[in-house]
Amino acid sequence: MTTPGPLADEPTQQTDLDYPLLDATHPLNGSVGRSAPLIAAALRRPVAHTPVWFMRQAGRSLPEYRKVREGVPMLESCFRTDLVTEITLQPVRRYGVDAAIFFSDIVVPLKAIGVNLDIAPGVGPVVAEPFRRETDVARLRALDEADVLPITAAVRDLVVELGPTPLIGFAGAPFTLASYLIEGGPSRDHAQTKALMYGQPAVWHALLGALADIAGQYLRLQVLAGASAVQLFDSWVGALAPRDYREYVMPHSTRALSHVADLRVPRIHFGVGTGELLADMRDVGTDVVGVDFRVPLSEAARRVGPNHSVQGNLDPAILFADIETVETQVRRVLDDARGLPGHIFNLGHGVLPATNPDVLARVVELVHENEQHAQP
Ligand code: 1CP
Repeated sequence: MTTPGPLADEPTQQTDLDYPLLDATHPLNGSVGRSAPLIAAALRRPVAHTPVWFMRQAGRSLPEYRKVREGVPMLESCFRTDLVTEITLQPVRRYGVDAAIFFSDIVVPLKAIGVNLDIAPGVGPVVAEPFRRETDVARLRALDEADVLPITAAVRDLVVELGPTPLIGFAGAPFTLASYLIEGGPSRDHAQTKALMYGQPAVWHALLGALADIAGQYLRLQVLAGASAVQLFDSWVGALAPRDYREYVMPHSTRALSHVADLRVPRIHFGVGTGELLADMRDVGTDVVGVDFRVPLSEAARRVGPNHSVQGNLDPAILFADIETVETQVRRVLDDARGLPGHIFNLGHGVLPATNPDVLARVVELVHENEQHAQP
């Protein structure tokens, strides 16, 4: 006679869960944790097909995005639960990508704690009074759950809608966030940022330490609400030499990711022009190293070693070529990643606003067709 036991999907105690610090209803403790290709590839487990998603897949190039955003300023849309949910779902519906990226912006947690900033159309984040002095650090405070209630509500709604498709939460890394606060807006040369970093190291470290905790806490709140992976964007850190990265940035990015380490959620870390920094970016507590289009994936994998996955790296500009060229280049990326222990297909940076959505749809189809690229 068999003894009646608990149902297979119903753990009796928290400790039976694969992710014991997350709720029993968290997607990582259900179908996402068990079978989503994105999570499997991030953890270098076998996958049926290479997972694919696109940085900046939500927003910008989609006509349905422009329609729902009509008359709503960017930052306002980031604090509206209904809009965040709808915009995050749009590319998943249209492309069948293997992950949703939460619709938000890296400056949202800074706005949430009261920093006077805006996202100007066609420009990006602009900060009313740039941060340049010791006293400016005190203008930052810790991020609290109550600051981002409409955002965590959107995460909760989204994971219900997404079912087996994982949601990626994200934050800006301390260096990239600091660059906007110090410059007051987008910058090509990061001159003010570097001047403060080299010239006032104590102020620099205090500022980046505060930003690390804000970014880390923002990631943690997204994961506890239901996100199944996180990406830390250090978009502009490729402006630094490795030695300076290690001294001025690495401890802070490590601190940011340490806020989610105990949750065991896969952590992706990406920057542009970071070929020389890949091994250091791996060492801040990363599972997956994001690679831009300048370094072949096979070479990136050599630089980060066999215990980490790679994500990337089709040049987003290639999507403007004829479809045969796009197909050839997609196959080239897949060929380059053949045999790697874990590969997540992505672009080498975000989708450009004028990209034709039909081309992205074809890329997803092609990546999914390539079963021979299933990882070991
Ligand atoms: O798929 C998605 O679109 C998800 C949402 C998302 C993400 C992940 C947005 C919406 N922004 C970001 C991250 C982000 N924001 C990064 C890191 C990723 C990257 O490098 O692409 C950075 C550097 C920003 C800052 C930012 N916000 C810029 C770049 C400015 C510069 O320095 O060159 C811009 C143009 C924005 C505005 C923005 N953010 C997101 C959207 C859809 C927009 C466009 C605003 C609009 O539609 O009005």
